[in-house]
Amino acid sequence: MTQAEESVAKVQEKLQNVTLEPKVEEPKADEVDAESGDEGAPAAEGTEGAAAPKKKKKNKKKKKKAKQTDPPTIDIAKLFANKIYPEGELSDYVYGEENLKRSTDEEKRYLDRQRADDYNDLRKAAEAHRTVRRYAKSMIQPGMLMWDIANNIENATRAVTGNLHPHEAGVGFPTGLSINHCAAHYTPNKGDKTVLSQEDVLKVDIGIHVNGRIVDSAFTIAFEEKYDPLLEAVRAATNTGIKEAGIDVRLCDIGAAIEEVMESYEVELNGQLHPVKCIRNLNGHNIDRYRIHSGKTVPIVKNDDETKMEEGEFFAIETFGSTGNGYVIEEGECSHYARNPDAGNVPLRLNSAKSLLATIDKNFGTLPFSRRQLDWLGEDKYLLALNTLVRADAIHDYPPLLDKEGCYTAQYEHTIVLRPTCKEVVSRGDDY
Ligand SMILES: [Co+2]
Repeated sequence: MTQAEESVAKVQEKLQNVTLEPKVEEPKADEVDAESGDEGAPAAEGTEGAAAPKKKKKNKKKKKKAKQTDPPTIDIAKLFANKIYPEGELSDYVYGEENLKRSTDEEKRYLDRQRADDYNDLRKAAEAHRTVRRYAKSMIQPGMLMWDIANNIENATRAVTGNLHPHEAGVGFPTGLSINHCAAHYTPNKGDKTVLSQEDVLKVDIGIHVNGRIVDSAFTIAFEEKYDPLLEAVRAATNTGIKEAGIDVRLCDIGAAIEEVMESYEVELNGQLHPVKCIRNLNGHNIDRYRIHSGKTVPIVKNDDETKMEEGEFFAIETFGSTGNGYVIEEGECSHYARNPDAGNVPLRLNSAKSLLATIDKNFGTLPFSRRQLDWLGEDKYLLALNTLVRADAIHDYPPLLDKEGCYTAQYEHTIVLRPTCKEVVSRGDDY
């Protein structure tokens, strides 16, 4: 909570800086105004009890503000009267002589302002993400069907982003609900009767987009305390990756830093001590508009990739820890798919495949989607058509990624922006 509130305060300062004369010292009175202004309605205002006393005071001069419900049903646009969404966690660049002065460089500040709309879309998606995951953390309980968990999360996502056409805003990729030795790319298909159990370790990977600007952020839930060191290892490793990331930083150096932190942990499970290993063939990635993976990969072990991060790039920094092999293979029934953006005009004889492809292009474009999202659109008996599209290479399939049977894996992930002036961890919240 403190982090979110602090960052909101920083937004106020920045807004003052941008909209008033830059470089002029802010009068104290403005700060006071900003605090009680409409932009002051961050996540906390909509959803948290802590904001209550402040609110009472404000009621005298302001109309009652809309409040988020539980489960979330209110478009967060209604909670931010001016439609300016709070910045994430900000930090200055610390690597490279010429990057140290970016926060005050006029040219960089100009470049930053030019992308204000993109950033605001991404911040709306991030605010939606914080809202949906707060709900997910209280809603997800042992004994629930994975099917219900996934639908609850995606319905909340659609609601808080305004119930728009799926290509305009909403679900950015299928909700990952991978359990135990499955590290990623599992979400239930229709008919899946899997029930979450008390002993499970669940990765909740939620994607939300606004105008194609995707927030990709994940956390891990375990109901048993014995898994805490595993979760802590991965959380610390991801935060290390975030800390190391920056303009001109080499990807291999980020991987090495992550590996060192992750592998300094061990976890005792049922009397046996396990080193926590990085899952070496999983990694972070850069993100572009409507493209969840857009060319660069951020390793989570040391390697020899000297490619650098660059100004203006968006990255998902994610790490995976495991008590197993630290290596995953594709296995099991597929639920995740995405349009192959490089497929030209694919000749298709099957009419059902043609029409399914048209539906996919219209509703998802190049955003990943699941069979469940096709069900939600009212599609039925599409499996033959879908498999045809996969064989024709118009659609890529992404089967579940499994480490060794019986092991446990955890994941934490944030979306960051390498702004011209500073690094912004857009999906940062009071929770992780
Ligand atoms: Co990701």
